[in-house]
Parts: sequence; C-alpha cells; structure tokens
Amino acid sequence: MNDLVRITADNDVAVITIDNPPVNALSPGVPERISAAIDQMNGDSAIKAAVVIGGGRTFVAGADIKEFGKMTSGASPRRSLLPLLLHIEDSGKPVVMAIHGNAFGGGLELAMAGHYRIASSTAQVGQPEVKLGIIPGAGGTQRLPRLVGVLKAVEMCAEGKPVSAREAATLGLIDRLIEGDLLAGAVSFAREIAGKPAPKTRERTEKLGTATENPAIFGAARDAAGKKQRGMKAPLAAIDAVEAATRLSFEEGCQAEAKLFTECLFSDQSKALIHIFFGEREVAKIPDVPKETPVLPVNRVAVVGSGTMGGGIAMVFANAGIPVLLKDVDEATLELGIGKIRKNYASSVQRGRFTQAFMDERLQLITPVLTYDDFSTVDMVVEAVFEGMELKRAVFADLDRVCRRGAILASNTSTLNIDEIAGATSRPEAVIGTHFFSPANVMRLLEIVRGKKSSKEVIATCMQLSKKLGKIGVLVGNCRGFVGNRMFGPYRREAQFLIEEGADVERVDQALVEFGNAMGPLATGDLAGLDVGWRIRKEYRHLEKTGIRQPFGEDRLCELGRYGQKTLKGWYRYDENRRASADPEVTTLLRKWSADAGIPQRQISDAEIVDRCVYALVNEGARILEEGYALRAVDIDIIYINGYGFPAYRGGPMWHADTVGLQRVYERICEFHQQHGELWAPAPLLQRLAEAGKTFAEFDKAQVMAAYGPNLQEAAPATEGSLRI
Ligand code: 3H9
Repeated sequence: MNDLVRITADNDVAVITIDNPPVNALSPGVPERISAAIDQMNGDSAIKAAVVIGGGRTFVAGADIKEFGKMTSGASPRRSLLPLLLHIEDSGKPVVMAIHGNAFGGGLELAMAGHYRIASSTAQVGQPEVKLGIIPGAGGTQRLPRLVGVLKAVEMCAEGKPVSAREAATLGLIDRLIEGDLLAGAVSFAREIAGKPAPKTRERTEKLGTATENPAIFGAARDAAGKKQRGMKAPLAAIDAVEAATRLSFEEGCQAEAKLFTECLFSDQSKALIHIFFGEREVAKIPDVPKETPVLPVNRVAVVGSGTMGGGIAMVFANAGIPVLLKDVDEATLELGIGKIRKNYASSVQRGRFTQAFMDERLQLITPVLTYDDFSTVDMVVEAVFEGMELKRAVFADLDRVCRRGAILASNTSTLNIDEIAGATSRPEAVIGTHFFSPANVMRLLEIVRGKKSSKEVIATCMQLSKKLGKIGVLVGNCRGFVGNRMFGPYRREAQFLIEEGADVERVDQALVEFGNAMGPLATGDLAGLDVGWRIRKEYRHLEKTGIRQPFGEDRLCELGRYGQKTLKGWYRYDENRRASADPEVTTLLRKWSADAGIPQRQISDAEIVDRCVYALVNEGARILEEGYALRAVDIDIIYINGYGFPAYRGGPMWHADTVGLQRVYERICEFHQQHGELWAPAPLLQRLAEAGKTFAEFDKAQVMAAYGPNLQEAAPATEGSLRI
C-alpha cells in the first residue's frame, strides 16, 4: 500500500490515515486503499475497532474535483464511492471517523458511512456540492436525513453551507466533540464502543419524517431555492434526492440520487461552476510574482475619505481585526461617515449577522481623525476621496510626506490612471490600486491595479491581504476603467442603445435578470447614481472620437436632475422605500429623443437584448485579454461574477462565450458590426480563436504555459506585447 492511506495500530485499535495532500480529496487510489485497510483490520484478530483520520490540515474535502472534467469528457471512467461506503458500514468491527478541518462532500459521505463520528470542536462539515452545480453522489442525500432529519438535510444539501462541529453535534451528526488531541480522543472512544453493536446509518429511519410533515418542508425548500439560487438546477435536484430518501428504500434512494447526480454532472452549469472553483484559486497565481515573494506586514492601516466607499473600506479592515484610522477634512463630514458605519453595523446586528459585542469591538478599531498626525504609524493607506485626478494627486503628495518608507499607498480609484497618481509621490513602487466594489463591506471583488512601478512585494502583499479581508483579489492592468468597468461601459451602452431603438427600460433589465444577472443594467445605474458616470464622461469628453454613436439617455436624464435612486427618479421612479416602478414619463421622453435623433423604432426580442449586452462584454473582454490588462480569461470571469452580479452558473462572460461557441459569438458580433457600425468591430483575438475553432479556456492554458513553462513551475518574465500586468 502506498502513502495515500496508511494503517498503523495503537494496541487494539487500527488507525487508518488518509494522506493525500493538500486536502485529502478522494482521488483515484484513495477509496481503494481505504477499502483494503478496512479488510486488513477486519482480518487482524488483535484489532477491535478502527479510527479513520485525515493526515495534515483536514479530514477529507470530498471527491477530487479535477476528476469530474475527465469523467464528463470521457478521459476517465465514472467512479462510484458507494461500494466503499457500504463496505465500511458493513465492516465486522466498528469504524470511528475522526474529523478535523473539513469533512465536505464525499468527505462527509465517507464519515456518515462510519459507525461513529467524533470531531475537533473547530471542524466543519457540509455537503457543498451544489456550489459546483452537482449534488452529493455517494449517498449523502440518503444518509444525511437519517442522521439530522429531513429539514436540516434539505437545507445542507440544497444550500451547500457548512455547519460547525458544535452544531453538527447538536444535530446528531457528530457523536462526540474533542477539545484536545483528536487522535487520542478517537482511539479511546473506539475502545469504549468496541464490542458493542455498531449502528449503521442506512438502517436508521426514525428521523425521516412523515408524509404529513415532509411535503411542506420540500415545498418551502423549493420556493427558497427559486429565490435565493434563481436559475440553478442543482439545488432543486438536491431537494428531489432528499425527498427520495423519505419515499424509497435506501438502495432505491441511492439509485435516484445517482441519476440526478449524473444529470447535474453533465450539465453546462456544473462545468461552469467547476471552472469558477478552480478559477478563484487560479487568480492568485501571478507569473512574475511567485508565491515565495516576501510580503509586508499590514497590522495597522489608514483610510482617507469617509464617504460611502471609504467608510465601507474601513469596515472591511475592522472586520478582519485590523485597526484603522479614518480621515476626513472636517468634523461634520467625518461624523456623517462614522454615523453611516454605525448604521450599517446596527442593521447587521438587527438582521442577526453580527452580535452587539462584535459591532462594539469593530467600532473600537476605527479611529476617526482630521489630521495626518498618526499616519507615520500605519503600514498601508487606502485613499478613497472623490474621483478627480488633481485631488488624488494632492492626497498622494501628502501621503508621501507623512507615511513611513515601506508603507503601501493604495488608491481606490475606479477609473483614474494609477501611474499618474503614483507620479505625485517619490515612491511609485509603493503605489497600487485597490479597487473595492460598492458596498465595500459586502462585495467580494477587489481589483488590484498594478502600476508600471508597483513592486512585487506590494503586489504580493495586496493579493494575500485580499484573502485575509474575505475578498477575492484579481490583479489587473492600468487601463481606463481597469477590467470590470472598462467592460461595463459597452454593456451599459448597448442597454441604452436598445432602449433608443424601441425596447422598454423594464424589458431590457428583465431580459438580463432572466439570463441570470443579479440586476439589470439600468436598475444598476439608478442604484449607483447616474450622475457618477455623467460627471466622468464630462471630464473625458475631449477624448471621445467624433462621428461615433453615443447613447444619450443617461446624460439627458441627469440634465433633468434624474440621478437615480438618490433623487427617487432615474430610469425608474422610486417610492420613499426605494421600490422601483416603470415611469411613463421616461418612456415618453425616450421616444421623443429617439424621434428627434431619427432612430427607427422596432420590436426587439429578449434574445437580442441578451446577445447585444453580453457579447459587448465578451468583445471588450477579448480586447483586454489581448492587450494584456487581464492575465487570463478566467480572471475576467471571476471579476464579473464577484463584482458585477454575473450568474456564476454561466461561468462568467468569457466561459459563457466558450459554452455558446466562439464561432457563433463571433458571427453574431459581425452581424452587429454590420448593423450598428464601428463600436462592434470584432476583437482580433476573438476572431482568431473563432476561426481556429478554439476557446478562451484554451487561450488561458497557452498563456499559462508561456508564462510558466510546461511544468508550471518556473516563473518567466512577461514577454513584450503579451502580459502587461
Ligand atoms: C464531491 O465530493 C461529490 C461527492 O458527492 C462524491 C460524488 C461521487 N478536489 O481552497 P484551497 C485544491 S464534490 C480537488 O486553496 P483552503 C484546490 O484547488 C467535492 N482539489 O484551500 C487548491 O489547489 P491549488 C465537494 C481540491 O484551505 C488546494 O486544494 N467538496 C479539492 O482555503 C487548496 O485548496 C468541496 O466542494 C477537491 N475536492 O480551503 C470542497 N478541494 O493549491 C472544495 C480543494 O493547486 N474545497 N482542492 O490551487 C474547499 O471548499 C476548500 O478547498 C477547503 C480548503 C475548504 C477544503
């Protein structure tokens, strides 16, 4: 037996250790070796019981997710864990599962096949498969309700959220919590139960509910899935599978589960979500900033500007336990900013997200200041003042004067040139963009903008910091709007063009919401404030090419004082609770403006709305990729899912285009080019990939190969004209 699974003996107890770093996934070879170890201990008369434990930092994080792609492409045979789990459950001697770290997916299914489960009090257990677009496929939907009851099993399988070992113990999923040495506790527990009848999870039925109680549980779960996981198939399949546990025998239930599992596994949604799972980890890898790059300490920070963004950013640091100085120019503004922070925390306490004690502790970490006096003590500053180059440069010149050498000077700019900002300091290597998304304390995305001179240590520190802050950091290059907002421009432009051509405001938003987006582009504009873009456009008007069609709706609405939700009027009108309704006045105005501009009106289908808006993202994304402002197509996908409400189950705009087929996307873009002119010129990279029958995913693979070499080990410097970041 090789090292994937080791068997040793602690006197009369066998210890079976799963050792498949980093997370003990059940990769090929692991189940077979666990099975052999069970046989070995059953065949040894000196052994009374077995403990199964994970080596390293965790129990078992589930099936090996990399295998799923191989199975669906036919490169690898379908493997089932069910026989192993039955083998464990039918073992003549009791098996105790000892859990630390995580028992997720197939890991929890493995644990439930044991006769007992004990866990470190810090462990977590869960069936997160729905997050990968699949459902538990090794009896999880059948054994879990038998241990925790139908209500909790439906919740865990359909929502995929982990539960703590403490909660699992109260649910009956964990038999004992261990505070100290888990293995010692497990071995002594195994001795306690050795020789006694060993309970088999699959034979238990007492928690499976009744025909009177269960339908309401499944009905409520389906309603909740329809709202909270709109558009996703796996949660509904998970509910069906748990329902099967309440209606069928264990064996038939497992067959029903297997059928649903396979349907999900082969779906586009699962492929997209697995792409995102690996993508979220891939974005942390930067070719010329290897993981050994030294990072700087960030133990104390300052935020300049206490507005919506600055206040939110201060909360992000405080939530991670990092003390923050929050600076503004006068008492009244600062008081307003702190008031908003208090209100935000209070509403989280009210909704049960935080305790009052947590809120008090976090507020203690935020110190309002009016001067730079204490800035010499901080390791990093995030500037979040109004979006204007002169103001930002003035702030950075101040920071250069007051901050110690070695401190990171970051700007939260969403549009401005980070090199120009860095030019106001004597240390451009310390300057970087940290573009948080609004509301900063909620949105997961952090675009980290690499300036020409940003040092590798500063980049590595910000990437690592993003994890600590609970964000997903994506490194982007310094172009106008960076990656996310640069793509959002054409997307919103198309939404407006569609309205000018005859579509209704609500129809455009609705079509994109039905596509899966969290919000439509026009409602998003109202939420963010239409005046923000209007002011930026006014600043940049001199850069616009003449003779190219520009949308007029938003600017004209702003000229009428319709700034969106903040003025209760924008694309929609709002009541005092900011509930939106269609505004006939807007329709009348738009029709008149379109007539004045001589734009012919027509019926526009939902399919065209989606193609125009989503392919505008894809086309711009392809340009960004080719210009080297994003490292990989998957980086763009991660940005769009975490910062712009793009549906994760479509894998992001670039993956979505791959799924549709780049040839088809390219042809459609060519049609738009013919109909609507220069703005739709196809991106050369898209054209090349489409003509070669390739995908963005293949482009990514080639990029990675070029950057690291075939062994993905040695980081090579970016070549001229390829990676710009
Ligand atoms: C399943 O079990 C289906 C069953 O019903 C059976 C059906 C037959 N496989 O996240 P990290 C890699 S479905 C392969 O950075 P952390 C990951 O890519 C599965 N690889 O660490 C990364 O690689 P790299 C259900 C995996 O400490 C490295 O491990 N289970 C797997 O922040 C470290 O990961 C899940 O959905 C895997 N299962 O978080 C759990 N898991 O270094 C998925 C991780 O090359 N995993 N890797 O980039 C997780 O949630 C987190 O990884 C975990 C650790 C919390 C465990």
